[in-house]
Amino acid sequence: MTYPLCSAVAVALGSNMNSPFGPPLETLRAVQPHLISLLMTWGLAERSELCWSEIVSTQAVGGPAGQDTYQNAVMLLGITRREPSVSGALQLLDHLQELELQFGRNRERELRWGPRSLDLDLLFWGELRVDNPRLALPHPRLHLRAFVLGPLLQAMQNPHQPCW
Ligand code: A4P
Ligand code: MG
Repeated sequence: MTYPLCSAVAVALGSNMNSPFGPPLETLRAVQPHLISLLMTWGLAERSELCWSEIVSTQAVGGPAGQDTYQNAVMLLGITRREPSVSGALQLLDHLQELELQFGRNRERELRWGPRSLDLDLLFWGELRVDNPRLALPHPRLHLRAFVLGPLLQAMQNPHQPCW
């Protein structure tokens, strides 16, 4: 990365169920441009400030038995034009949840950690700490999830845009 992590936002992507855009891999590919434009606008950022991991296949952790394999990835955005804030983070969460809905997410019908067409979790925004009924930052299970930590490390080390 060419910017300090203390100003970066990290978002984890996950899917293990078909969305209106196809199976999980196609879903992550389809959401990438939407996520880029959302984050550019929200973060007042440039495309060049984004780093992506590759998409990795991972076994489901927790939730009901027999779930399909997940496709997971992480993106990092260096933000230099706005300061970390609770209101800004909640605004970003709203945008991410709108995108999940567009990609067929239906929380009301889901079991905890059950199959989902698209999950977009906010991992951290610099050193901001949030303990809000709708948002916890850093993500409380970040350190427990290999399917997040592996891609996060890749994104930190990857200055290039991958072609998903
Ligand atoms: N919420 C609170 N903090 C956050 C945050 N930092 N980012 C609230 C996003 N949302 C946050 O989330 C439930 C509520 O958490 C939201 O309404 C939001 O207000 P959700 O997306 O409905 O459910 P979730 O993502 O299942 O919840 P959680 O607790 O974040 O789950 P985890 O720990 O992310 O686990 N196995 C593999 N291989 N790959 C996966 O991607 N994902 C999960 C979900 C389980 N097993 C998996 C995977
Ligand atoms: Mg989530």
